[in-house]
Amino acid sequence: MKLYGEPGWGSALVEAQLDWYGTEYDLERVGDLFESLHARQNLARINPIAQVPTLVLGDGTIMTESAAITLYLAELAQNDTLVPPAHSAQRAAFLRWLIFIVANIYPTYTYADDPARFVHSPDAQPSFRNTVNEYAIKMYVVLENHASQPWFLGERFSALDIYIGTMTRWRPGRAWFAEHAPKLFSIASATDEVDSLKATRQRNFPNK
Ligand SMILES: N[C@@H](CCC(=O)N[C@@H](CS)C(=O)NCC(=O)O)C(=O)O
Repeated sequence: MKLYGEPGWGSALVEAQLDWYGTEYDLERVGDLFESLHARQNLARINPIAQVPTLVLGDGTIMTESAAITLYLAELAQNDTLVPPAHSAQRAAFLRWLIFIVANIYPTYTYADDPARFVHSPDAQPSFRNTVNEYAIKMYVVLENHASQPWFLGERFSALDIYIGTMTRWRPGRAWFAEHAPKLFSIASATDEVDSLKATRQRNFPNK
């Protein structure tokens, strides 16, 4: 498999899962998709919206969308340690919150990372960005209110904890979570200490 990504970006979600399962893959850095038109054009050849993670499977099939990849990798590895299996007690909650994260929280980064794609007037862009970031915070509060401990689903570690460990490094940042979303902060901190994910974390977040 080949994973297109960039350290600390959304590809880290998939990198962690590939490492967890021990799946072989090559990582190809895409460059800064916001700063480099060349990087965007290159990635757009395989993913028309030029986002990471983009995963090319062994047979050449292209997968995007981290939640789809999360479900697919668990099936491929025939390993349910990150994804509660069908009919298990945590399956419904897992699916609900996985999709909640990618449908309600992840797009707020798409909108606020580069508001010019959504709001043409430069004058209106800062306020659009602030409003989107405030909305993201509301969504994180909902997530916080539904989080168990020590992991999001309770005693069972899952891919949700990998999402939380990774995304809490993005806006608004770990310090905000420590103060306003202590359960998510605690999950993220515990995920940092999971032995089999430490190398992935260090590659993606070397200074944090
Ligand atoms: N729905 C996608 C979102 C992926 C995404 O937004 N990735 C960001 C990096 S964290 C990206 O590539 N942004 C570049 C852009 O939006 O142009 C998923 O869940 O995989």
